[in-house]
Amino acid sequence: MKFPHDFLFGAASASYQIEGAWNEDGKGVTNWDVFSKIPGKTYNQTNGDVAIDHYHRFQEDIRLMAEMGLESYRFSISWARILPTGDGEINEKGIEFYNRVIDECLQYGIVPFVTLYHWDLPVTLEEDGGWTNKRTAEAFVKYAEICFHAFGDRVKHWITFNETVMFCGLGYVKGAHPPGIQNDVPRYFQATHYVFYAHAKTVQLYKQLKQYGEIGITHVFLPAYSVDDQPSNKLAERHANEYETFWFYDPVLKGEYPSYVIEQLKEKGWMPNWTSEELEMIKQNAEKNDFIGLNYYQPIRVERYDKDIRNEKHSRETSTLAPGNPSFDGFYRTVRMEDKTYTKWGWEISPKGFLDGLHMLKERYGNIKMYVTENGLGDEDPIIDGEIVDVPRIKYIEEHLKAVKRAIQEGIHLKGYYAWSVIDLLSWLNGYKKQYGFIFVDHNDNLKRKKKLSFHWYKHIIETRGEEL
Ligand code: BGP
Repeated sequence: MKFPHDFLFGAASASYQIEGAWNEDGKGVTNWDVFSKIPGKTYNQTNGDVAIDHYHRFQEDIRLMAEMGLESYRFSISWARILPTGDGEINEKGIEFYNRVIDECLQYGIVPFVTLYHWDLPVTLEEDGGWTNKRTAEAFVKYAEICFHAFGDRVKHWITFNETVMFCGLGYVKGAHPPGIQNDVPRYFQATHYVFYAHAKTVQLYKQLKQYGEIGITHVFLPAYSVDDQPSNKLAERHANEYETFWFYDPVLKGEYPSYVIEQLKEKGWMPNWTSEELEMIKQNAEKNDFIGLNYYQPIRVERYDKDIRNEKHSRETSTLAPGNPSFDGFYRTVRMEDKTYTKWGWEISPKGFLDGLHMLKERYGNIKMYVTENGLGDEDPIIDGEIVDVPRIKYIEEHLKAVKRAIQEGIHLKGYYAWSVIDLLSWLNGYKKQYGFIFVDHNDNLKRKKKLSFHWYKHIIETRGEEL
């Protein structure tokens, strides 16, 4: 079987991880510009000041994407380029930059798939409470409106937020992302609520503008599986799915929060402050979502734990999602299993976990349209005779594309696949060591670009529409 003619083969990136030019052309300072410079926060003290200099090299990069035959490119807009102080004056130079990126894509027939928020928040908003302050949510809606007006004639695919669980969880529980706060669970839930509110209000606005494109949100997809059939571990599985998946997918797709979690938050005194208007906004706009984006890298294997970890100290190392850590509430822990395969960074490789998880989503939410908005292998690529022979990446993507094909055959409504990442870029906590791209960037030679083996392989897959998979 070939993939359906309207299925998009793509690849992805995010502004902070590729652009650089952190203080050029009127861009405001972001939370990441500040956070990454605090000693010890990132691997080898790397930051996105230059990143891979995509800001100055986007034409070359998009030309390479076109050469690879990419049908769609997912990238994010840096809020602080458009509104340097978050909700003040517009910076025309920022609008100009993204106009050029979008036009460059369209010139080659590459469909731009745009994320509005991939974690780089104007620092002025962060300093005023970030996502725990409703001001940020309202400011986001205004920022989104500016983007719809500026780019909506050419951009017809919008993602509001990338991975709410990550920037809220790492920001307020693990402290590994800005604002770097540890173990503040009430603030974690408050932040997630304002994100869902901002999302719903943005969806409502987008539909009112009648731009006739599609809009959705991207979540981490982390299906949980019990390590065995013991009832206590099965309970851990349920608990993990309620907190890691349903808490995030339900408000967007069902318009309400899962009662299992709400009951427990009430008991523990962790309830967010919310108004009936905010809840109504979430409820009213759920059915207007056009799709859900899934970032899938691995499932989690869980077992019951039951430990009070409120004062546990977290570190960058324990925040990179390798198994072996307790959940934020100590109810379960993730387990590395003997019979599974793992990447160099300890992430399980499991296309089957993905396929099974997709059926779980279909069961709960119906046949909603979905895109895989990220999937890929972080590795240290082998170089042989100067060639980057990233065979493990090819294998990884091949196996996951097979799972995508199988899912489509089984009636799952999947409309596109975006490999993470189109080009080697800055990993938030792992620097440049953890590579994901089809294109290599030489940090010892003026950031020169070079095609990897996977570049040619993916080109072939796209050309043949995955028929051989
Ligand atoms: C996702 C993020 C991406 C990217 C990816 C890989 O959570 O949306 O921005 O970083 O994970 O993560 P890492 O670089 O930590 O391996």
